[in-house]
Amino acid sequence: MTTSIKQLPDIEQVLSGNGACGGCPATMGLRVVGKALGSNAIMLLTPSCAVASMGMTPKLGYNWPCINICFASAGSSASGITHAVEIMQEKGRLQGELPTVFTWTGDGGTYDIGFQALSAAAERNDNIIHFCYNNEAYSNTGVQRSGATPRGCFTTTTPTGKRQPKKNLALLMLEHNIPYVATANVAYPGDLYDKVVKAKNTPGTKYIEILAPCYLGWQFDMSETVQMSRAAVRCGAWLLWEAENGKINFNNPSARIISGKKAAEPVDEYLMNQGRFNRLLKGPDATQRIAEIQGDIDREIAFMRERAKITV
Ligand SMILES: Cc1ncc(C[n+]2csc(CCOP(=O)(O)OP(=O)(O)O)c2C)c(N)n1
Ligand code: SF4
Ligand SMILES: [Mg+2]
Repeated sequence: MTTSIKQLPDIEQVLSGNGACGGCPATMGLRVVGKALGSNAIMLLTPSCAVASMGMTPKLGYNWPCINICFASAGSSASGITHAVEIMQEKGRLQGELPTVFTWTGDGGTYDIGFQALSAAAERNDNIIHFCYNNEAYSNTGVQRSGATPRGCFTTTTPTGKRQPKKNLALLMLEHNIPYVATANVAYPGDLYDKVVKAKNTPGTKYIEILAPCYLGWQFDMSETVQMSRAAVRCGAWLLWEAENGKINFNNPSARIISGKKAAEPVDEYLMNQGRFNRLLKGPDATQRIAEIQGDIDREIAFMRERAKITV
C-alpha cells in the first residue's frame, strides 16, 4: 500500500527561505526525500538550480551537511565520502548508524557531464543513493538541451526543437546490476517517499530519478507544477517504475498503462500546455513532428513492457 501524503512525517530538511523559484519541482521532490531520509545524511550537489537555491553557509536552505562538488564528479565524490564514513566507523571514530550518503543532481549532472563517474560508482556498487531531479534541461544556466530533453523541445541550444529523443537513463543504470533503481514524480509524493525509504534501507548503489517539470524551462505557470507532472504520467511521457534486484515493477498509474488496462492519453494536450513546444506546434510540419513525439512515447512503452516481460 503506497504511503499517502497525509502520512508523511513532519520532519523538514528543506528549510523555508531558500532561494528556489516558487513551485520549484526539484525543491518539492527534495522535501519529500528529506522526510524519507531524515537528518542522518550527507548531501552532495553538483552545479545546478539546487545549488543556487540552497543559499550560503551559515544560512543553508538544506538541513544536512552539504558538499558542493564539480560537475563531473557526483559518483566519485559520493564514493569517497561513503568509504570515508565506513572507515571512520571501523576505526571507532563514528558511532551509531552510518549516515546515508546521497547526491542531489540535475539531469545535466547525471545524463551528460556526470555519467562516467556515476557509472563507475554503480559498477563498484558503492553504498550511495544518486538522485537525479530531471527538469529535462540545464535550467540554472538559462535552459540548454541535455540528454534528457525530449524530442521537439525548444531550448536555447535547440532553437528549432530538439531533433533527437531523450535517453532512458534509469534503464541504463539498471543495466549496471545495481540493487535498486526507481523513477518518481512530484505529483506522487507517497510513491516517491516509499521509494526513498527502500533505497535508504538497501546496501549498494541506488538510483532514483524524479521528473521535475520546471515552469521556467517548460514555460507554463508555476502554480501548475503538480498538474504538469501528473499529465506527463497520464500520457506515458513519464513512466513510474522500480526495480529491486533487477526485477521491474510498474507503479500506478503507469502500471495500468503498461498492463493495457488503461490507454495512455494522446500526447497533444500535454505538449500544447507547454511553451517549450510552441514553435513546433505552430510550424508547417506540426502534425509530423507531434507524430514523432507520440512515436517516441509509444516505442518506450512497448520497450519497457518487453524489458519487464509483461505481455498484454
Ligand atoms: C564543468 C562545468 N560546465 C558548466 C558549468 C556551468 N553550469 C552550472 S549549472 C549548469 C546547469 C546544470 O544543469 P542540470 O544538471 O540539469 O541542473 P539544473 O540547472 O537543471 O538544476 C551549468 C551548465 C559548470 N559549473 N561546470
Ligand atoms: S529554474 Fe526551475 S528547477 Fe530551477 S529553481 Fe526555478 S523552478 Fe526550480
Ligand atoms: Mg536540469
